Amino acid sequence: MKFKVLVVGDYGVGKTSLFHQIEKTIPGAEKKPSIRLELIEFTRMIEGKEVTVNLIDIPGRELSNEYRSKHYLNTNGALVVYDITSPHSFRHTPFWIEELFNYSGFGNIPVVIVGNKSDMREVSQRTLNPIDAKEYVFRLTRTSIRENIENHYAEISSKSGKGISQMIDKLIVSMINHREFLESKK
Ligand SMILES: Nc1nc2c(ncn2[C@@H]2O[C@H](COP(=O)(O)OP(=O)(O)OP(=O)(O)O)[C@@H](O)[C@H]2O)c(=O)[nH]1
Ligand SMILES: [Mg+2]
Repeated sequence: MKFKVLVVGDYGVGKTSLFHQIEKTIPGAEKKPSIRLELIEFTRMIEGKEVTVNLIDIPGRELSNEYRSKHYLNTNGALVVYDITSPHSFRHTPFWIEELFNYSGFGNIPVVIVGNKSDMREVSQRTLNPIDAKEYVFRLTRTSIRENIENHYAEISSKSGKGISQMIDKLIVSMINHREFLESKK
């Protein structure tokens, strides 16, 4: 089984750092040649299934909407990243999700809302409470329950690598369930 997964989110939330941390953290993860966008590929055994993920890092700015939306086609799932020290980046997550759902070609797709920079909780008083993100994930899942989509919240640190492999595996399980749903409708 093969899945295309995008990493999206505002400028500076840590998408590229996460991308490189995945390369280090996930066994067998390998960078692939690609033009302009960065791509890594890895394979996981999940629920007895061999799953290959193509993960693509989408810059938060620079690219036009049109260019981004082209890359969204045939996306099976996404890591929607915000920075837990940046309320603005969290408020902007619905924008990324709407864009993904509009252009994925599948309509709604499984997402993990990712609160990055969890290491900052130790040094800063001004970090976001995950309760709002969890509430948002709950509401999002309710709107796509008929498509058998379960979304998740994950708090991670792209600096230390904490929480990254669990986050990936949650997304993979959701993408497997969603694909089974899509195939049952054929
Ligand atoms: N403390 C901490 N800093 C982080 C973490 N992840 C990323 N950063 C820092 O945040 C800054 C932005 O990280 P990037 O990975 O370049 O962000 P990006 O989302 O790829 O940004 P664009 O590509 O411009 O959209 C850098 O200075 C990183 O070192 C983290 O988990 N903890
Ligand atoms: Mg980047």
